[in-house]
Amino acid sequence: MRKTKNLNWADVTPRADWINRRALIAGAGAALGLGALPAAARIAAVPSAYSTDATPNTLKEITSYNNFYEFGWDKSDPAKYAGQMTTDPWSVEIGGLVERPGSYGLDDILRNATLEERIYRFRCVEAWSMVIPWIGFTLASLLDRAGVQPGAKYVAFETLHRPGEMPGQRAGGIDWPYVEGLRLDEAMNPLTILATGLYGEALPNQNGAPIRLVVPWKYGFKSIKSIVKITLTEAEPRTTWKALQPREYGFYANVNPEVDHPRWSQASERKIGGGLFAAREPTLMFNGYAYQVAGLYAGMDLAKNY
Ligand SMILES: Nc1nc2c(c(=O)[nH]1)N[C@H]1C(S)=C(S)[C@@H](COP(=O)(O)O)O[C@H]1N2
Ligand SMILES: [Mo]
Repeated sequence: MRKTKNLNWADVTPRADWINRRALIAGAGAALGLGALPAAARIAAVPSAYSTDATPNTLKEITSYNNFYEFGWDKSDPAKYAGQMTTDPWSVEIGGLVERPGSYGLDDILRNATLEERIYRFRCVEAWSMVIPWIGFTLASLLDRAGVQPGAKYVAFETLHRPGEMPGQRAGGIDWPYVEGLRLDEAMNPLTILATGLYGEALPNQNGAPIRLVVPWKYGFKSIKSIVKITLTEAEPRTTWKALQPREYGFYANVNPEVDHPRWSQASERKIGGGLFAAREPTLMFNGYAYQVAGLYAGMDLAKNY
């Protein structure tokens, strides 16, 4: 694993109240769970060696330029409309090939979770990128608690389907609910997290509150938001973008500068917040996470398995 310098809160927090956060973190100890804190408290999280030392985007950038088609097709729609989504109470149905299937409340899921801050690069298939300081825990830790049965080969995810609160779901275009999936070994990789916060606070609705997937070496559309269902399966699950346009979007969707989208190059990216005259940056294989994940794809033709 590549060890990178961790930023402290002063570096990553654009607000003036970072000292409070730092005090909370210092006093919180190593094994942290939301259950120990009052609901409205800032989230305490341990730093992670998986964090990049790249400078994070501002909270404003991360929360005002979004893809969350349940709320519309414009980048500004999620910030405008996602506030309508009720995220409390929230439960996640865990099923399929697991030992302990059931509907689990978010508080139950978070009770023993070790929350970490993971500052990750984030690369959308549309060739823009950000750096985001997520708070979350490994998907592997949740799947281990659910107990994965030997026959399971994939993990399927489903987003909330609630047209009454999601204007985009009242329009056509996508066969709702939004669905995604990972191969089991991708799901168990330590880089794969379920995020419940960013910048030390609960996840804003437009970023997929209250719980969303983050898979930093894949194009952003794999990182499904506002998850209500996780199913362990034997067969490769249906995924929204592949179902919509299989020639353009595959199941794997690994960030790869050498495999272009049929309509544009993936060789470089535009960093959000860079300004009008910022040069595009080269896109890195597996979004810079090759050391951790290249082995998952040994022997596979990545141009075919895009
Ligand atoms: N349910 C759901 N999840 C989703 C999307 C979506 O439209 N609906 N958009 C995806 C895409 S294309 C991207 S780039 C990221 C954007 O995440 P962000 O808005 O937090 O940056 O969310 C992904 N997850
Ligand atoms: Mo995206």
